Amino acid sequence: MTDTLQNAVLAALRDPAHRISSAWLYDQRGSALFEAITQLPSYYPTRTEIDILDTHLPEITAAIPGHTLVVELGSGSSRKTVPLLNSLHQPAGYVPLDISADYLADAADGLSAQFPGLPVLPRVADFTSAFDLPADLPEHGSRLGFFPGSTIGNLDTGNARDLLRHCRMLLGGDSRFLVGIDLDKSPDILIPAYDDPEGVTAAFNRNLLVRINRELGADFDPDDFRHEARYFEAPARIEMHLVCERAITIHVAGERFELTAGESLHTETSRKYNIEAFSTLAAGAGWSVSGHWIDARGRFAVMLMHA
Ligand code: AVJ
Repeated sequence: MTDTLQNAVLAALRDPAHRISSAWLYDQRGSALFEAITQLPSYYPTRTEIDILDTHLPEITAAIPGHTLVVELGSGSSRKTVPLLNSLHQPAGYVPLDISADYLADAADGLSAQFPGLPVLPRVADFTSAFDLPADLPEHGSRLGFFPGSTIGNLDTGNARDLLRHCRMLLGGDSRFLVGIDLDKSPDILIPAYDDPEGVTAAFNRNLLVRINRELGADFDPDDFRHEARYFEAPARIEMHLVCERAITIHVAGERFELTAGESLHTETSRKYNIEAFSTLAAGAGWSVSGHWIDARGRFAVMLMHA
């Protein structure tokens, strides 16, 4: 992720690929729209992962030593954390990391209320670049990384490997890492998941333009752009685009840009893995897979790895 929204937008507009990190989609409204997406009938990942955890958590956490410090990446609403913390044997603390400060504070408060006595140490972090853990961690045994939601799919292969390696270093020896990945499947299922009939994902995507207008004083008309979800192979992925429907001139931070009809801003990539490809990627970052759990329809996988 480029350091500031302005730099990210200017770089994206200057480059013909018009690619901007999906991290910028998550302002307060974007985070709320994403929560709404997770409730949509066609968006299967969240509910499928929750089902997998519901069914298999006892088995998953049986292999995790007690007194573990749980470090969650991209904690969002922390909805999947409650059953995890309930299933673990005397967790020593919970460190939620998220890019959205508002969501983070609310989620941390909610968690503290539900687990009195559990130290909760939220920290704003952008895991698309290097980040740290809080300095004042409670006493604990080995650490457990928790990275649900297939958020790792937003990173390309090199960045995903870097992140896994960085986590290996932060979590240390004898640590475990529980990661959710979305599995490759027919575009007949993938496309509606990222282009729902209700139009929530379109609103989520277009909200980026609203944010850019508000924060940078730009003059995008969101109605000039059509939301599009595109499926690609090798590597399997969904890309979200905002396709410009007519020739326009826009102004951002004192610079002028022309966009032609059909040109698009590439706002998100969501990789779709298979078990083997992900295991190989993880191995290259120092993680060995100790188990994986998949739903009956083969849509989503929860991977448990150890350092
Ligand atoms: C939050 C990154 C897991 O890629 O499925 C949902 C984001 N984008 N619909 C995903 C998203 C459009 C989501 N992640």
